[in-house]
Amino acid sequence: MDEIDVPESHPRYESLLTRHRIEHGVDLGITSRQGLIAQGRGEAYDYLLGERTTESADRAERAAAAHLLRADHPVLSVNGNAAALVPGELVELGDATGADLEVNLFNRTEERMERIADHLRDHGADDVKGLDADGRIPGLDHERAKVDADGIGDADVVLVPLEDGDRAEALAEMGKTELVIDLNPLSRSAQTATVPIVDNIIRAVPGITDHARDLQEASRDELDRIVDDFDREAALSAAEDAIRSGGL
Ligand code: PTJ
Repeated sequence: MDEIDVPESHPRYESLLTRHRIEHGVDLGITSRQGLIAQGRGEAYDYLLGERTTESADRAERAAAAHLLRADHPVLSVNGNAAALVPGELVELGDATGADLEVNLFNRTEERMERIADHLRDHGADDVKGLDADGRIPGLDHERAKVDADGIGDADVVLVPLEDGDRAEALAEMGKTELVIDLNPLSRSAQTATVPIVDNIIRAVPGITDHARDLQEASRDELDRIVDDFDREAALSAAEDAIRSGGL
């Protein structure tokens, strides 16, 4: 047994564990109530994908790892759902790629910002950005636009899990390379991403970390080749096909 009172052999163990983590995130004041709705939406897509990482998503995760490793300043953006679902896994990905962690919320409140930063520190993060809020994403209203000038403001590559479409578009317009984790291949975030990763965040983040560790010694040429060979349109179509055929 682990975290929830359901045996790991249960066919829906992962899905039930995910729900439990999100509920717990709301209780801790980390996840917004809207985060519950977002999770329900994600779960439906994941069910249709067969709750597995498709080959195409795995290729996207490798491309994301290559982008993070060759970046000058990679940043992992963390919202209330990501913090509840994969706090330790995000810290590990940051360690494996040299990326900073920045709390960046759709429904920003100072209290939730502090709680998420503390939660990440409890899971091993040394430095958590996002609290200075001395930078802005152009084209968004005040609260949603806040970023750290030396964090997302300065980043060349940003991993944005479960982002709303508006902000994903605004970040892309700032010229940043966006790696998006979103189970809906038709969402604006996935559609605007340099690398759309259509996979559950609880599998995607450890998946990117595994690839990053595997590519630790890779040459710049090899990283460039992985990035250049990645076909975002093919990834989006493969995900849509998998969902339409019920994960077959
Ligand atoms: O914590 P905050 O204030 O920053 O708010 C975060 C949420 C997620 C509430 C906010 O960004 C939001 O409203 O997002 P949306 O517009 O509902 O988009 C969330 C997207 O993530 C949807 O396309 C879902 O299908 C997808 N999604 C939900 N759960 C998962 C997921 N993708 C991957 N893994 C999941 N576990």
